This record gives sequence, structure tokens and C-alpha cells, in this order.
Amino acid sequence: MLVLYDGTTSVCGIKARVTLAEKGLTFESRNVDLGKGEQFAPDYLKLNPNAVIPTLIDADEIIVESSVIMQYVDEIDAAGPSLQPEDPLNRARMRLWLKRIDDPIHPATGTLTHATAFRPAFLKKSPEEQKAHFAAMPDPARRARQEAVYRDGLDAPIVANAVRTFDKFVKDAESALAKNDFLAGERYSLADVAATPYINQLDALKLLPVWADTAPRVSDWYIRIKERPSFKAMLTDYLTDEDIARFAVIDDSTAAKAQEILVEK
Ligand SMILES: N[C@@H](CCC(=O)N[C@@H](CS)C(=O)NCC(=O)O)C(=O)O
Repeated sequence: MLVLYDGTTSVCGIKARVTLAEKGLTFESRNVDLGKGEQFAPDYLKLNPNAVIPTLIDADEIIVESSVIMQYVDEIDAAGPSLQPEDPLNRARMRLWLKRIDDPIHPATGTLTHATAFRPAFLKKSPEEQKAHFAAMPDPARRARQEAVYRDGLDAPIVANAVRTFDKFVKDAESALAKNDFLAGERYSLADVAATPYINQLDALKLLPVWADTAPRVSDWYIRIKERPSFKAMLTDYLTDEDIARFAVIDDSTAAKAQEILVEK
């Protein structure tokens, strides 16, 4: 039995979960509560020394890094339809999307999410708890980003860069979708799986209207993605009441700030 350590709203966890669902593979999902700092528990660090989710366990083997997990999951089930394009050019395009989504899209998402949805709960922690949280983070770049947005929210200077990073991403996705129905060709692939939680996160942060006029194909792609059974099973059905409440604090001011940044450009 495959075991996946992940989190209900974790974008990287969703990449792994959707891949497993699209392949029709069953797995045991173990929730790591990032808000409670469970990623820093000594037993978890033995599995994933980077103190991040997801981590996949297959028998005695440990696989980390969401894009690697996705490709591994696709390849262990060789009998099922592949989620990687057959022709080398589309496969290269798929890999480029995976690479770009890992970096810079993933850190940009963290910046926007921590500045908005996750900030109120963090600010309720005592100064000692806040200090302990940052001290436990092994990655100094991640720590610096979180410190900046927990302190200054959407006014942190790194927010502007995150918004511009997404602007370019959405526009490039629009261009790719002008040529093909999916991001890396005519068939749904790991590129679409990887993009799913990030476009969904823009939706959760009420940011999608920023690109409503300039990226109609991305809107259409997202409608088609949401119709796939894997979306409800691996995203919507995982949400707890607490998750829904955390994102309910988001109002139109995030989109207004993003518009302001893009006009300034
Ligand atoms: N490159 C890693 C990044 C994983 C990652 O950043 N995961 C986030 C959740 S989506 C996390 O665990 N964050 C822990 C934290 O912020 O302390 C991957 O793709 O697996």
C-alpha cells in the first residue's frame, strides 16, 4: 500500500494526490498539520529532512519532492494510461512546466497564501511560538519569505514579485492553450496536474478575476479540470471546515492589490 504524507490544502500534496487518483491507484493519506508544526516532528524529519510535505512511502522506499513523486507514480503503474506525453517535444514541454511550477511558482504561491489566508492564525501565536516556528525551518530562503509576509502582509516587497511571477505564468499558459487543449499537448498530462492546485489557489485567494479578460483559455481549462473526478475527490472533498474558514477571510482587497502592482509594472 502506498502511503502519502500530505496536507488538506497543500498545493504540493494535491499534485501527488491528483496523480494517484488519475492513475486509479489507492493510497493511505496521512495528514501532516503544518499549522501545528507537525512537519518539524523528529519522526517526520527522518522521512523528509526538508520539513515539507508531501512524502510518498512505497514499501520501504521514501520518495520526496512532489514533481518526482508524480513521475514515480506515473511510472510504477505502467499498465495504466501514461500521464506523460509520448513525443519528446511535448514531454520536454511538460518537464518545463513541472520545473517552473516547482520554482518560481511554488514560492510565489507560498508568499501570497501566507500573506493572506495563513497570516491571521500565525499572528495569534505568542512571540515565543513564532520564534520557535522560524527557528525550526531548515530552509533559510523559505524562512525569510515567511518572516516578510507574516510581518508586512500584502505590503511586503516580495508580494509584487510573486504577483508578476503569476502574471507571466498565466499569460504563458494562455499561449500554450491557444495551440493545444492542454498545457503540454492535446492530452491531459502531469503538466496539467501540476498546474491544477496553483490555479485553484489563485481561485481560493480570489485572484482569478485579475486575468478574467486576458486569459479566457485558462478559465476554460480550469472549468474542464474541475469537471474531472480527481478534482472533487482530491481537492474539494479534502477541505475541512477549518480550511474553509481560513480562506473565508480573503476578500477583494488581494485582487485589488494585485491589479495595482500590475498597473505599476
Ligand atoms: N519542493 C518541495 C516543496 C514542498 C513544500 O514546500 N511543501 C509545503 C506545503 S505545499 C510545505 O510543506 N511547507 C512547510 C512549511 O511551510 O513549513 C516539493 O515540491 O515537494
